[in-house]
Amino acid sequence: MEKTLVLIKPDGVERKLVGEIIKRFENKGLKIIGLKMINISIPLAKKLYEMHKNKPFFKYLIKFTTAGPNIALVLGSREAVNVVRKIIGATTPEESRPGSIRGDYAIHERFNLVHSADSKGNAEREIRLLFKPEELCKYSQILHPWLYGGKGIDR
Ligand code: FUP
Repeated sequence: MEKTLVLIKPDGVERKLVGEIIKRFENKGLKIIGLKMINISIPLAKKLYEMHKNKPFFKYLIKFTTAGPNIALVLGSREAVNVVRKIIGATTPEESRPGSIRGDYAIHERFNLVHSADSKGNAEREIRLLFKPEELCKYSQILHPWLYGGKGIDR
């Protein structure tokens, strides 16, 4: 099953949108594989966002990420990376569509409530940065093949 990494950023925690945001992922059918509240250190934030290190907003992004606790989630489904990107919506408020998390709740391109990995490679890298292997839970669900497909159910 494909996995992706999600952060509910400090503004999402402070605005008390944690339940609302997680509900949207659960309602879609994504499986929660890991979940914890964390304070992200400055070195860890720099690693997480290393692809932006030359951008003019980098230092503000690091300041914001480390300003308060984040909720880190590992979610799984078929095509989890792309499914979650659709649910969170585009980065900027003028482009994020109503119905997406950012489209419904975010009005600033930095304080945009959620982060999710933008590729399978980055998802694996970010999961490794934020979770120890033993923090990821393996469990079966009776509905698993009905949600994600499986032997004898797809055709
Ligand atoms: P996204 O993948 O949608 O989170 O967007 P990006 O990877 O392009 O940007 C990562 C984060 O940088 C955004 F969530 C917020 C921050 N950012 C700014 O602070 N200012 C900008 O102009 C663009 C992005």
